[in-house]
Amino acid sequence: MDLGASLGVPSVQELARSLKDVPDRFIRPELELDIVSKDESVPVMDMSKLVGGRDDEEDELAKLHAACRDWGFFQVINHGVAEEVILKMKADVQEFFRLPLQEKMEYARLPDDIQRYSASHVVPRGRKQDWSDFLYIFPQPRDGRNLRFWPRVPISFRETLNQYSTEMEKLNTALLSFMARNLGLEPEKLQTLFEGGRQGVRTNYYPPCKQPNKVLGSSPHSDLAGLTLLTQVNEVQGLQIKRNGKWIPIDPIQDAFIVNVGEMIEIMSNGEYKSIEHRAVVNPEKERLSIATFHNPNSNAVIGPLPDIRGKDGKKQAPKYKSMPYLEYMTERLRQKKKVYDEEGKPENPAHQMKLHTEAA
Ligand SMILES: O=C(O)CCC(=O)C(=O)O
Repeated sequence: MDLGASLGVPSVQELARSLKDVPDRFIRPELELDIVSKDESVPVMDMSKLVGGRDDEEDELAKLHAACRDWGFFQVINHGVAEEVILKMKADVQEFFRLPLQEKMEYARLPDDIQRYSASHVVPRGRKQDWSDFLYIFPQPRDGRNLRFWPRVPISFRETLNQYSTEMEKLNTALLSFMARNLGLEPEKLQTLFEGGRQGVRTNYYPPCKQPNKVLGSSPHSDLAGLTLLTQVNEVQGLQIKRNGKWIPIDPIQDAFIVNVGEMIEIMSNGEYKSIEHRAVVNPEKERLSIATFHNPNSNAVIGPLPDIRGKDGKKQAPKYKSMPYLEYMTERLRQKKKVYDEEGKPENPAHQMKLHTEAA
């Protein structure tokens, strides 16, 4: 059985179904040394307190500011995204991954596009493979859509994704305006930079694994773009974030979104907000699914510290990062990433080591 390899990529979902032992290319003995701690949990924001001029608005804004500064991650409840849109998206994603491999492979990669259904990333020399498959689509901007990668089955998938993507865009915009206020910027400042930018929706499928403590569903990484909005599809936990040298599991609140600050917001905020390393672990018996939505700035944006940003002391700080146009930034960043893979051949470094620091930073 070739488990889809002849179709260009082996599916971990198929592998998990058919093999007794986990192949060596997934096994990471070093995970034994990791410390997982449940002593802390990520902050929870109530968005209903941030809209409509309530008495507790200022307190909630301060909580949001502290969450972005000290954690880089938070959960958001009462976010206003209609429950039926979320439930439909979760149901359609589950149905998609239940399709036979041959059907899913209709959405496999083409040479000129990174949207795709795939097993986890191609593994560079010396790196271990993630225990996951995924479907990656760019639903925004609308006029850039390539429906070639949008599943036709289940039949509702395309409309569901259309609605979900629109809702995620709205939530992203609202959160950016609160963050801009907290950073002392014009409320529209961040949203203007992200308006019309590329949105990526990545649905992750983590099969159950007989050796859950020796593999990872998603290797440690930090996100490159602006805000990531994540929803866990079923009840199986797996997301962990790195904090003070330990891995902290996130226990998702039902109907909440898990939000994290990406590298570009870290840079725009001149390091006031932090882009944090995270990973996904897998379950011995149950599959896990998640949907991550990434938001990129538009192609006219300049990625660099915004001039009005002030530090904790309320004073303007010297820029800690270089500024460069979005497209140039992406090219440079992907080149750096590739260099680390090619030269070091070890798990991806935290983004902090690869950022475009100025000499002084
Ligand atoms: O599945 C998760 O909880 C994390 C997914 C993730 O970090 C990603 O897709 O980049």
